[in-house]
Amino acid sequence: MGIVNVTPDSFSDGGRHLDPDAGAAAARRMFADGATIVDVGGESTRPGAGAVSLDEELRRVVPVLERLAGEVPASIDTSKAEVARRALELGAELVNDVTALRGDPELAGVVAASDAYLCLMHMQGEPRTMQLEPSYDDVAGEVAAFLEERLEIAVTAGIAEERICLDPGIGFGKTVAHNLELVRRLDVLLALGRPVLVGLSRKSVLGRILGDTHASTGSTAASIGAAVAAFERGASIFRVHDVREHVEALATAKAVSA
Ligand code: HH2
Repeated sequence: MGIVNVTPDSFSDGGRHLDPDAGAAAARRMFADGATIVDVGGESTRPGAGAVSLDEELRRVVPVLERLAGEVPASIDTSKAEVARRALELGAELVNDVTALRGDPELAGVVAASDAYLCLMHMQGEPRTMQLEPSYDDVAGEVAAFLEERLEIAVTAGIAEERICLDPGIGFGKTVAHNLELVRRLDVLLALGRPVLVGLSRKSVLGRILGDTHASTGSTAASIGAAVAAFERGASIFRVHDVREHVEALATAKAVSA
């Protein structure tokens, strides 16, 4: 899954794809580089980010989705039902909701009424404050229990279970140690029986592992190392900025493990 953030403030590519032609070109490049789907988002969820209005989010993502329609498989990174509805009309195939259906009570109905895929992600707290004091007794167990509950809620709302993937939410209300433990113990999430998506790409945890205690991003090389580690523990969808590099690394890791 390639990432196209149509935002001025995303932590690693903010401002680069604000122009719809630039956003669509980036998505086409990612698809050509081997992405199966490209995730288009109009609201940054980086630590400390503020909310974006519905009009502004639509203004950012709709022109990009219009340009990709029928050409590049798209996913919409939103927690707003109206944004998802417009994106699905424009051919998006997956709704990526970092609030796991807690952000907008209408979103589950919109997904259920379509045959879209859905990603449910774990987050402790909300983006503005989530990194202030993340705390767990058993991070893998608690994240799995949360995702199991959200999965049940989604299925009860009429979304087919086979269309749902789960995501531990790397960096969303987690310390470096929590993030590492979630990747190390991915089996606990896989036990829920759904594909696991991970978003480690360029995240600050990677810079911090390498010794920069104030890092706000991580390198491409570190991202790939983390993605391969997650692949070896069973992750099957990788949300990444550097598509070609990840495709090459993961195809190689897959060939070794085949
Ligand atoms: N991470 C980000 C945004 N959306 N969705 C899922 N399912 N999983 C993730 O880990 C995830 C996500 C944050 O990364 P990015 O989009 O690069 O930055 P920003 O939120 O600042 O736009």
